[in-house]
Amino acid sequence: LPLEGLQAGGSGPLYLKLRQSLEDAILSGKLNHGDALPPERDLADYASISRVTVRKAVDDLVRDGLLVRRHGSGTFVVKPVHRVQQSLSRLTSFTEDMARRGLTTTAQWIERGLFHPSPDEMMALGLPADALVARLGRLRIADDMPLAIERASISAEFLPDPIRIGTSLYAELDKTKSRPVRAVQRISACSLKDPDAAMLGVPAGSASLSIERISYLASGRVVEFTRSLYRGDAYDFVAELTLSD
Ligand code: 16G
Repeated sequence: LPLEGLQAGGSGPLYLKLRQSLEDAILSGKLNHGDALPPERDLADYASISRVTVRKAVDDLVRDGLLVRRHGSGTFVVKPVHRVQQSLSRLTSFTEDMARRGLTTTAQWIERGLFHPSPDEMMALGLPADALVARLGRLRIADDMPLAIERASISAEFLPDPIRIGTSLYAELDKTKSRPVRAVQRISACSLKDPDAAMLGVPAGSASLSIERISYLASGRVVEFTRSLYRGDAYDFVAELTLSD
């Protein structure tokens, strides 16, 4: 790491200079993602600066998401995030969206099974209390990167065997001709708490988009009620706007 001469070169606070050299090392690839940063004590000795200064520079880079501290094992360079540009006007499935970008979808299951509906599910899906809903809670991952947590509720009538579904819910619904053709979606801002933040691999308090979707069959029946948390640092939702007449 090019840390010699930090004391001598240029003006401005030392921690900012250190921060800049670390950032340059990360962005230029001298430090690769996954690499461990040398212990703060060694950095301080090497650059002949105080540990407080090192800590301040590292804190800044952790806050900006370039470094992550892992308890007990050190500080590591974070894999850079490629933001996903997601159209807001097409009713697509996560698996399809990622496949179109050449990424492979995997899921970590949070919840999966048949349950009696909660009051929210009864209202959204129009079901009586004694009906059954299939719940699919998934951490959605594209090529190793966790992008979203999705909790989908589907009337058991459309998905009687949730345990057996593959990667894609919409592909499953396709098989029984119950893939939705229309949806209403609401997006709002929120900040992530643990354990959601930890699952998504970001610090607690990170920005997120909370998305609710209710989707419908052509007949007007509700198929899906899904609540999701999308990583704020990984998603841009894009809509084309036209002048109304
Ligand atoms: C998208 C939808 C989600 C739907 C899922 C199906 C949003 C915010 N959510 O992620 O409602 O259940 O696609 O994807 O767009 P799948 O077919 O890969 O399971």
